[in-house]
Amino acid sequence: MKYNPNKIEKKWQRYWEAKKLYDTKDSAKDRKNFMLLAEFPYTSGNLHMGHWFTYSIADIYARYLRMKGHNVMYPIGFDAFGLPAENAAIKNKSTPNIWTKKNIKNMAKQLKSIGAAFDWSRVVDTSSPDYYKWTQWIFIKLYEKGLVYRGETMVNWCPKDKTVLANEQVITRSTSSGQAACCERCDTPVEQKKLTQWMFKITEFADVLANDLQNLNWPEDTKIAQINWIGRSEGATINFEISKFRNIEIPVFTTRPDTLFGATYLVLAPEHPVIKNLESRVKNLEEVRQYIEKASHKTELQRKEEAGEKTGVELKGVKAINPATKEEIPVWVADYVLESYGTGAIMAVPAHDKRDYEFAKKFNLPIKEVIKGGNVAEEPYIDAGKLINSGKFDGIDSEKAKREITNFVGGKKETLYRLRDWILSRQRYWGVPIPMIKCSKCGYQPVQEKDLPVKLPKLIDFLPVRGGKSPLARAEKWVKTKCPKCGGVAERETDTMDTFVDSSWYFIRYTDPKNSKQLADEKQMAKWLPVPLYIGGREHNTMHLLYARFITKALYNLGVVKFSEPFLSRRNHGVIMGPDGKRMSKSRGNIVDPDAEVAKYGADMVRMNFAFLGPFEQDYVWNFSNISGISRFLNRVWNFISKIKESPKADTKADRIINKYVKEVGDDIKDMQFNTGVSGLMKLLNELENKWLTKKQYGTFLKLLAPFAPHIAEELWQEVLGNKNSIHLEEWPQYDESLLFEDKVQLIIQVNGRVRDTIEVKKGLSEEETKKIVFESEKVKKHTTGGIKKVIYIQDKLINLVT
Ligand code: ANZ
Ligand code: ZN
Repeated sequence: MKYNPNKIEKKWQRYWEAKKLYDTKDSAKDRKNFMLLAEFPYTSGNLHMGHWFTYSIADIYARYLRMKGHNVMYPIGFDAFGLPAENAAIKNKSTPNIWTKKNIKNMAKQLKSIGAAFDWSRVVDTSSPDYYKWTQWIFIKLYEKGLVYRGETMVNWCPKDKTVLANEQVITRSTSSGQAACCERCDTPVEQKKLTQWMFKITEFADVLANDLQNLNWPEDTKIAQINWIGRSEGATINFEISKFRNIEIPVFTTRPDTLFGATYLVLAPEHPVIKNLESRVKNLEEVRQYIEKASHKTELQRKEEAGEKTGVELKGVKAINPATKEEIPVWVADYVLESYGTGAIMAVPAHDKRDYEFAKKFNLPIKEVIKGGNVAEEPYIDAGKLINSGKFDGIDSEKAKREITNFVGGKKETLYRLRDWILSRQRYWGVPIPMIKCSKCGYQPVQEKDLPVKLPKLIDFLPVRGGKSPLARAEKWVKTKCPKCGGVAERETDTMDTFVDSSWYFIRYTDPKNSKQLADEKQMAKWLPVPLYIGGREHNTMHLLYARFITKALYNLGVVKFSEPFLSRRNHGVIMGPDGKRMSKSRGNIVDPDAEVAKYGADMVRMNFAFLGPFEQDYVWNFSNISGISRFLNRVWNFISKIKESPKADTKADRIINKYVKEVGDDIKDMQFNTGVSGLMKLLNELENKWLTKKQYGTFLKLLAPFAPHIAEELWQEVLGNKNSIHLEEWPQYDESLLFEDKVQLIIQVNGRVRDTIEVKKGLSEEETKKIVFESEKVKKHTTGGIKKVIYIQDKLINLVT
């Protein structure tokens, strides 16, 4: 019979499902629980190659862990709410609900075709009321704890559609007046508008979120990304008075108070409220107003861009006083200063700050050097150093000067964070309804726990409502409700939650997915959490991972969970690029369809092809060149059947060879070196090919293959070797340490200089390894009953124990 993957793979997938082989068994007391978490997919409709890569590789690890004696939970679910589902539904003349359900069905089918050991009995769907009841419950718990509030924030606003736009819906277009951020639908330039929204107080956890990273076994780049995102800044606020306007003071935040003597002008963000108060003095008010109007069309991202051309306008007639030099300095409005950070105003030190330098050059503002070491005629000098031109502080080092100058001008030490509070309101249909009720007498009141979930109403027209309201406002009957406090007529909140809330706790639900009384039973949580290993993409380095950590910490403070970090280890997988080396996307037309590949080659081949690409965390261009090698390999494995003989002629040398690879392949999987694991299997087969094997030896080979190619391994294990149980319930083979060593030496053991024993050991053993072996020797024990004082070791020759 020829190897025909399509014929055997479906069969075994059905068999595993019927036997519930991968449903988590957490009853075996002597086995350690291990939840292997891989990021659940967004319900886009189709699995792409990236999903295949992640889930099939993680599956190798899951199967290995199970064979090594763990109770493994390898769960899967669907991140089912979100804007793309809405857009797709509009395009396909469907509703987000029908569209998403259909996608889940299709994606489940595709996921099953991987042959992965997913526990389908625990699947979660974040758009199902059974799930989002608990998302709402978490919201309310955080609300009660004071971690939820309503605050004003800037949103992207389309003045034509009169709706709020998500960042993804804003695209940069070239217009007559340069580059502009435009509405994706109608191309109208986007405005920035203030809106009152629901927020999570994540900034209250900024410090712990940064500090606790040190306890986590995470990739360094992910940790750095989080540190930067949190962006702790030590500095000071310093007040600047406005000349001849003694009642107005403008505080600035600076990380470099040591450069205060070099502050040659002040800059206000265009939205700074003090501008109103200064208007009576401003001589060029019309020009200033025009500038502010123009700035309001830029997004924060555009304004932050370092490379961007600096723009600004002076407030003519207004001067500030540098509190250190007492000199008058000009006041400018410029959009490189953001209102949302610090105090929305800065002291500009062009000699020592890059942006200030560019600005000063462009507008001919004075550049005063106050830190020695650079050449400020050419470029700003941004490092620390000794002070100059700073009066009595001359000659002092920056660090010391920071403290002293701050005190000198009555400034205040301050720590700022880049991290902003988490805006979770969305003016969209396809999300979790925010469980709040607005009463004209009692204000906002949380929905009572017994009334959860607040179900998402069915809507025919789910497009955004003009005026910034969420589409849920259309469900008038649904909106009208009773106040939970006074019982009076009240209205439901119509905003829905950011989908990142849904995904910030799904791993908790996996432990007890059907619980209708709690988000999860405490005992179940204790069995599995925190998650020992989380596999996912670098695109989640900041938001998702940070949000999940925040929700966990909040729930920990509430006593709901017993751990304050959700994911102890994290591994990032690479990205699979299209054959042209670019990210796969529909618009580029470079998508390789995994279904077609699987139909052609079978799941085992595609899985092994991925494993063979190279280190897991690197990015790869999809290519087929390896697959022929994998195909040859699996065909050889298949045809090896003819080399099995239950006879004394079976080659005993084979034992030694297999033994070596049991260790090597096992170590490779353990270290997530899946590519060398595959090449190990290939080498093993080469070395065995001219030998006769017993059934047992062949079975051991199949066990090593099983995590990589679960279908063919099962077929050969059951159909050829005649085993009655699944190979995937077998234990990983043991290896014999003593058989591993090919190069051996005779080691002389002396006690107090007298030879007591000679043993055979591997060449090149370290002192520690040798001691371990030697201390076990009976002859040695007899002579060292009084304890060992000193060890003299000469590698590969002798060890002398001094008692
Ligand atoms: C004077 C100065 C001199 C500054 C110097 C830097 C170097 P981080 O590290 O990101 O916290 N800044 C303060 N508020 C700002 C705002 N709202 N928009 C834009 N820039 C703002 O950066 C802090 C520095 O960024 C502050 O220190 C301030 O410029 C600027 F040689 O003050 B500095
Ligand atoms: Zn009320």
